[in-house]
Amino acid sequence: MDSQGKPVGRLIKAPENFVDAAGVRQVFAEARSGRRDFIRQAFAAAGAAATAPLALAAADPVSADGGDPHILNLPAHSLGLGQPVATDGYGNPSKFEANVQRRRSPGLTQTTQASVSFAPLQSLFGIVTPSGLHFERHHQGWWDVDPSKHRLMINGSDANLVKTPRVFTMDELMRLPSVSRFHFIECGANTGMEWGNAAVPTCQYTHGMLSCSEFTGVPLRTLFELCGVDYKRGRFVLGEGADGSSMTRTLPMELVESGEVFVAYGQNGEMLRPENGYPLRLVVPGVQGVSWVKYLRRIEVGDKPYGSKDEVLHYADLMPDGRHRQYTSTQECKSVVTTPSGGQVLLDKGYYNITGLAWSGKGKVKRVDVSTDGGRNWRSARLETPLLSKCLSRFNLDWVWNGKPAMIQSRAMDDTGYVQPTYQQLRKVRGSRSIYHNNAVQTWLVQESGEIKNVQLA
Ligand SMILES: Nc1nc2c(c(=O)[nH]1)N[C@H]1C(S)=C(S)[C@@H](COP(=O)(O)O)O[C@H]1N2
Ligand SMILES: [Mo]
Repeated sequence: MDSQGKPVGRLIKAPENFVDAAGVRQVFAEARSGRRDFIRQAFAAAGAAATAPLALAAADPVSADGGDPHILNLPAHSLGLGQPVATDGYGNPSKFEANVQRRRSPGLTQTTQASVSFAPLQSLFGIVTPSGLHFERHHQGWWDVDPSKHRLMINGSDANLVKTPRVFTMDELMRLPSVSRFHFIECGANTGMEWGNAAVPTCQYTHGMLSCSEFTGVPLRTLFELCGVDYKRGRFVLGEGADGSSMTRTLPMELVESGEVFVAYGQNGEMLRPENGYPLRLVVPGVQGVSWVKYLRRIEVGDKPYGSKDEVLHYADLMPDGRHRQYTSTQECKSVVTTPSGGQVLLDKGYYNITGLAWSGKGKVKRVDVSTDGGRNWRSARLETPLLSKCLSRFNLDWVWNGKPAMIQSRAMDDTGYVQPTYQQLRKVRGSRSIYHNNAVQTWLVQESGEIKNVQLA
């Protein structure tokens, strides 16, 4: 439910005669082959007016006298002139999608500047997050920085580490050879409210500090070559943001040498959004969000880790023995079922497509298993293409709900062979009082009423 108590995502309704996956496949095959009467009969048999899925009901022209929905009465939008093309301006989603929004978690932060908004994962398809729905995490509010005044400086912590320190304008950066790559970004604190117990209702709040975009920019290695970086001594890199949060993070030089780290100005085919660091941010594939410094204004090459406030005070893992672990930057393999998920309602038993996202900061997702009985039995889901490294992957699995309580889980494995842990396994190593880097298997309880709840298994 959202803050107004409306269900989030889509209500799902299947006709009663959708009793098994084979039957559903037959219906779909008939529909594809053009035998529409078959599908019409299928719905009629199930009492179509009451039970047809929302999408079909909306497309069906209901006659003016409220009678048989299958009598063809053309709606206004099939008869008249539509809206004109835009002469200028930027396109918007349908007004019927107004409930698909990023949302703040009430009471989570004391201010709205040092805060976070969560992406509505339950309403998204495929792997790309629309830029206007990308999660936001600011430590000191966002800015719309003038790109003509923005600069990126590259220097060394001593005079010998960078031969020719330089200051780049945006125009200079955008003339250089660019790369475009799809990567996920996940805040290290994603799922952080769930360490002790199931705390929040929907996958927007459990997993929504996660987004995925096609980013465009210049490999940091290219800039370092232009500046003459001493790779022998300069084994660490500091990224610094231009906002008031003094956001600075250390990166190991190996990440830069691999060619994976880049300074990005593009996101999903256009310039970055202001909330996401316009006009320049660091992209550090596989590494937690905090290292993706926004409003990037300076990069320093150094010979040791910097131990900045966001590395020693925050983003450190509290271990069960009371000590803290630093620099655990790579986001380990994780997955979540996004539909059906907490806050959604199954209106009837029958066929559902279980769908979700899987990702790993170490490489590609190799396999996702899905359970509907709380982890006793598992089936392998279909992984959709593209299957890219350090990127979200989409999985799907057929499921027929028998109307009884069900516990839906997904468990991902990456191409290093690492398997996403259960809460029991994770807590054995990490305890239950941490904030960051919770990648445990998520459980959604489908109740007999069809309502779905966030639960954890003891
Ligand atoms: N300059 C600056 N960079 C920043 C932050 C910030 O507050 N200021 N927040 C960091 C954190 S903690 C995260 S999770 C990501 C969030 O990126 P997004 O807002 O584009 O989702 O940006 C990182 N980079
Ligand atoms: Mo973060």
